[in-house]
Parts: sequence; C-alpha cells; structure tokens
Amino acid sequence: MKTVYSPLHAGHGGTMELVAGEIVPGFEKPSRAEIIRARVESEKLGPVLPPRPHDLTAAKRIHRADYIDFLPTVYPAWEASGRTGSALPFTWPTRGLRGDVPPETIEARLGFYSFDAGAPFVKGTWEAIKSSYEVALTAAALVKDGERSAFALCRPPGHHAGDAFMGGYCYINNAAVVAQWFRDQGAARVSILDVDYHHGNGTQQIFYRRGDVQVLNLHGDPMTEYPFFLGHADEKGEGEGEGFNVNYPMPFGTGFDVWGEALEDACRKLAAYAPDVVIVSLGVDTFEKDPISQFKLKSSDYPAIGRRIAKLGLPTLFVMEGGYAVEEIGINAVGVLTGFEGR
Ligand code: 6XA
Ligand code: ZN
Repeated sequence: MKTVYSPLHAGHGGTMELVAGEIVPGFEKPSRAEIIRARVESEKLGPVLPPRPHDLTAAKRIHRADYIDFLPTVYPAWEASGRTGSALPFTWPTRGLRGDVPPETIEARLGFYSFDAGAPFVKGTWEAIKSSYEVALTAAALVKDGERSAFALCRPPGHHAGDAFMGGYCYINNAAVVAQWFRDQGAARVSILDVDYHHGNGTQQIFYRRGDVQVLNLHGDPMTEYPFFLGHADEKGEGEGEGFNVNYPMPFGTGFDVWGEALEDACRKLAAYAPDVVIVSLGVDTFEKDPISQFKLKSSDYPAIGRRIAKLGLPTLFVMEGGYAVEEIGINAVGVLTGFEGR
C-alpha cells in the first residue's frame, strides 16, 4: 500500500489546549505523524510519496468559500494585531447571538468560524492544513487510478470540521473533501467509515441531507464524550439523506468485543449500500492507553479492523484522524493497514 505524506505538517506544532481547566501542551503534536511514517517504513508497507500540489477548488466543494478563504489569513492577522502564541477564540455565536455577521477582530472571527477552542493556529498551521488536504487528494487519486488502497497520512486531522467551522484539532475535513472528489470523478456512491474514538460531527453535518455519501460512525457516546453535541443513535440523516447516516455511540470502557460487533454491523450496512469506494477516517484513539480517550482496544485488535474492512472487497482510502498514545500510534495505525493487506 502506498502512503502519501508531507513534512509540512511539522510547522503546526507547539500548540496549547485547554483540558479540565488547565492550559497544557497540545496532544495533537508533530511526533504523531513522524512515528506513523517511521512505522510505515519499518513495516515496509510500501513507498512513501509526497503530495501533488492542489488549489483549493476541491475544498470549496465541501466547505463554504468564505471559511476556506479565512484560514490562510488567521495567523498573519493575529501577528499584525500584535498578538503572539496560539491564535484561539474565546467567544462563539451560540443560541441567542448572531451567527450571520462575521466580526472584524481576529479572535472574534475565529469564534465565528469554530465550535470550540480546540483548533489553534501557529505560524505554520495554514501550510500544514493545506499539505494535509493535498495528501488526502493525492492518495485519493492513487485509488481512483486503480490502486486497491492507499494511506493518506494526514495531519492535522479533519473529521470535526464542518461546512464553515473548525474545532477539535480539525480545519479542512480531508475525508469529506475526498468523498466529494470521488463523486466528482464519477463515483455514484461513497461510504465514509469513521472508526476514530470521537464522533465525526463535521463529516456528519456535511453529508446529513445527502444520499450519495453514506456516513457510518463508531464513537464514544456524546452524552459523556467530546464533541458532546452530535453523534446520538437517533441521528439518521434527513431528506434525501434519511437512512444514510449511522451512529454507534458506545460507553466508556468499551472493548473490542462490543466495538467489533458495531464494526461488523457497520460493515454489513456499508456492503448493502454498495459504494464505489470506501473512505476510512482512521483514528486509533480507541486504544486502551490513549491519554484523552476511554475505550479499551488493544494493539492486537487493530489488524482485525483492517481485515474486516478488506473483506468488503472495495477500493479503500485510509485517511488519518486521531490517536494520541504516541508510543503505540505507529503500531496501531499501521496495524490496521497491514491487517487490511492480510499480513
Ligand atoms: C477536545 C478533544 C478533541 C478530540 C480530537 C480528536 N479536547 N478527534 O481526536 O477525533
Ligand atoms: Zn479522535
């Protein structure tokens, strides 16, 4: 399996985040992608290729143009206003406030285009976002051109980003962008299987009213887990999308016995939908030692995930999302891929 990777992700580093009332170093850090790349190499998964340049047309098929145009302006505006450190919002247009007038001040604009304070900008963030997007599109082209599978080693991740908002370490929704790209290249139906520990609220929001992209999500129950405000089992899609959004919320402490059954059910629904291509939002924060998550999957479970997905017999693009136990992130992520390849 070919991997697409860009070193430009590393410019998005040194971020801070708010956890349980404390400012701490960001869990979503550059070493994550480096450790995965090293494991891809040591396991001889296949060649590691650079992304091809892409303009932002494909991003604007999914995201609102004003949102995409805002992203490269964030850090320059932050610096121009004399601020330093991580650019972050602190005010959001929630219920009772106006969400239709983008303000001028940079923190306020960040609040306008986000749902939380979990998507910080530093100097290299935009270049990293853009490279992650190019990684996803380049890997998608490999699958379109006949590879059975490919691995987009995206960083930053994407599945919390919606049509016009960032959050949860995510800016451009890489999986959603490539799903639309496959549709634009002639695929009739696309399935997105999101196995990250967190609900992919952005992906769900983007495709909620569409029947041409099926979205299946296995995740921590939003009653007790981030992103809290989406991801319940009764969210099934609307209008033409009715029945094409499927959520599997699971409680803290869930192990592979229960999680694997949810995967089995999701794979059966996916097979029944008969898509032309499968996009896997590959998060490995379901791992028992993940520092921010509460599932109990073991390293030996990840190859089984890959094997089950391979059994679908469909062209498959893996898009990297979360996973913060950096010591094992390479073993677990690449474990899914080698499992997929049947070794
Ligand atoms: C917020 C937790 C962000 C979770 C990001 C993630 N403090 N999403 O891994 O998949
Ligand atoms: Zn996650």
